[in-house]
Amino acid sequence: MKFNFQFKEYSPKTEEVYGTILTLGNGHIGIRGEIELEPTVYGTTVAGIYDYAPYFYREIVNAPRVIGLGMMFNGEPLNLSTHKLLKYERELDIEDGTLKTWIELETNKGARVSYESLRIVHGKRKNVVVLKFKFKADKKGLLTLINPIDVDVANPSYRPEILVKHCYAEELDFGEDFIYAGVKTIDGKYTLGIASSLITDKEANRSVVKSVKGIAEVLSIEVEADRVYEFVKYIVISSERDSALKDETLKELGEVKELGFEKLFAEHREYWSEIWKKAKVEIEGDEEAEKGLNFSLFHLIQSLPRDNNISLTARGIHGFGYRGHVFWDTEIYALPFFIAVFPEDAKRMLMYRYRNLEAAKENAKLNGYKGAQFPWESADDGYEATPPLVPLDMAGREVVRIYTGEEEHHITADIAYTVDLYYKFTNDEDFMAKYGLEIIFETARFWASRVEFDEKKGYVIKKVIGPDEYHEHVDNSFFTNLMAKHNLLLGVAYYKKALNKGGYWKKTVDRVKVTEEEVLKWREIAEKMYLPPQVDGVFEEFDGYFALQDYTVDPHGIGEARLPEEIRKKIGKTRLIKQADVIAAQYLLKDQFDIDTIKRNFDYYIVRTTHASSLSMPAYSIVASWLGYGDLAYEYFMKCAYIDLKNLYGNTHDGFHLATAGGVWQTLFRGFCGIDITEDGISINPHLPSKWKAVKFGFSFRGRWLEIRVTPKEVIVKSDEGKEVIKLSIAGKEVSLRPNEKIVVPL
Ligand code: IFM
Repeated sequence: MKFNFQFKEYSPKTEEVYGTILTLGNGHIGIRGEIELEPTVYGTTVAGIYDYAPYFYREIVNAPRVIGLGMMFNGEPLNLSTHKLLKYERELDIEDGTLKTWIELETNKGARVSYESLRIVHGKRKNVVVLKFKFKADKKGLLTLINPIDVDVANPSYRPEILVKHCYAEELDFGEDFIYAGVKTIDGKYTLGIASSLITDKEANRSVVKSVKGIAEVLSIEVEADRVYEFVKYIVISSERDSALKDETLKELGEVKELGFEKLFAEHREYWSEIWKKAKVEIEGDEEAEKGLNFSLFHLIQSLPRDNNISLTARGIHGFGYRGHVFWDTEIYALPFFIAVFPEDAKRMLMYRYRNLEAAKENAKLNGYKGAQFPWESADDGYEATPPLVPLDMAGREVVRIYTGEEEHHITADIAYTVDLYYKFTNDEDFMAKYGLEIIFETARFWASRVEFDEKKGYVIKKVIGPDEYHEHVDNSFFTNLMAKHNLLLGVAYYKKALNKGGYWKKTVDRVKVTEEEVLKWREIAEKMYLPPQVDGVFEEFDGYFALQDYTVDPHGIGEARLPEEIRKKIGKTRLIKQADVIAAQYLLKDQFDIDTIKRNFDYYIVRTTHASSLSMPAYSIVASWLGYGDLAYEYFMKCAYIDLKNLYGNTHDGFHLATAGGVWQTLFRGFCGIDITEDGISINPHLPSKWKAVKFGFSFRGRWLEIRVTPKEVIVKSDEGKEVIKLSIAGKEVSLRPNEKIVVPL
């Protein structure tokens, strides 16, 4: 695989987009792709570092900018926009996780200078960032390099003009060969130790400047004409809550400098090579799809949290969109990829939910319910972080009221769904017995208290928002009721399993105080859960939906801008929907529907969906491929694979669309390859896009690593060693896969 992505346009607008798509990260640190030589509002993202924010409860902190670099040649600051820019080239290499930059300038005083850099956010050393760069000029002169730790950073608020400062320097210090900033969040919850050092083997004068902006080391070097000068900037950002933070940070800086760039780089390449051995997807016959898909995976993997303090956020370590909050995007869209390919990492993200179970219980109690109600938006402490209102104007007089935090309750069932999915894939008894079970029981408990009994309808769920967020305060959302029912049935099934298994499983039943009586009630509620009826086979999205004004759209378009003003203004009073909703339920709980029902619902809703949410097309793409709507499935897949490379939604600057990235992989797995994990094993029913000659990738199944190759003519599955036989159903043929075996099933 050789996947390089080149970018050659320079403007403040493109820089903001490149900022996201050229982000480098290692799950702990995120460094956006804006060029190091220019000022920007974007500092550094450190996963899990949040601070109190007006309106948004807690938001991810824009931490000090560490990648910036000031350069002056013969007194002229080398900014891109103030001189003649002869060359601007950036290259993201996803194979080895590097960002390279080439710049050539003709300065106002007539010097021709070139600059070349290579950036890494180290894969194996989570605190380490390195920038290696070269400088050359066609004249001799004085080169001044400024290596800053810029603490003068803030988060843009509800308007970009309003900035919220989240951290300050407690300490600025320096030594012969380092600069250091000890940084605290305003609420005092987190401390960062940041150290940096700029190294050259040439004779240089060094001084250090401290100011309100932070601390910077300044190197001055007499350079000769046409000679290349090389420098390495090492950065260590440590966030361990530890009294020896400064010592530890400086110690680590010393170690990485000692190791030197080449060794660090070799380690980093090794990290990515190991990652790609597992994650890579090869597509024969469609290089564009292969590139887009692996690009999406690269950004997903970079956002993978390193510990269970935080989970994957909606826009990753790439930006401040959605304030670094965790949504259902994580469990429903992104996690299936990690569960299948990196199950240990998926477990950590589920542990984030477990760690916040007490907060979810408090949340339920606060709202008058029992059990655990997970927040619609979650930050570092697990409490509801959705802003109830967001101002529109500077003075905060005009506000938008946001009800999702109060009403988008399906997230609780979505989390339970994914806990079960994780167990189905992994058979991780330890996780399930100690943690997963408790999540499933407490969430089932929530639904049992959330439903109301209606004499005519049975159990109903009133006043919610389903995935389609155009319609608020609705009763009996098809998606919500069905997922709640599923959650209750999981509670029933796992209770029985726990009693059978005994040991830790039974201990959890006792600890969580689940009783037979309670479980019988869960079953009764699930059996009598009301689902909006079908009209001509189409499920009504919620009570009263069919009575709304009808309006249809072109399924190939995206967003609301294409709608007439009068429709846009009253969108909630029409049958237009924002994203896959009934179809999302069908993609999650496919087994509960026959193909004819799925088709009727798809045909109905596809022309009423604006896809204004980036979560929409992946679900439709998967279902379209099941239905044999190959062209549409492929069109959506490609749009999703290039969502940020093409800035399809116009908001890429806010961060990477990680749910979509996860959805792209799911389209491959569940859609095009038609893979479903069942109680018994794996079923495979491919629907490959017509131009694909073959697709090959791997995934982990109950402790075994499987490699699968699908062509229009056959499915090949190869297993590594293990103990048990895996049962497969491939295009209706039942086969057994033994350890170290390869089977070929013709289609
Ligand atoms: O979770 C999504 C939601 O489904 C639609 N609005 C954006 C959220 C974050 O991506």
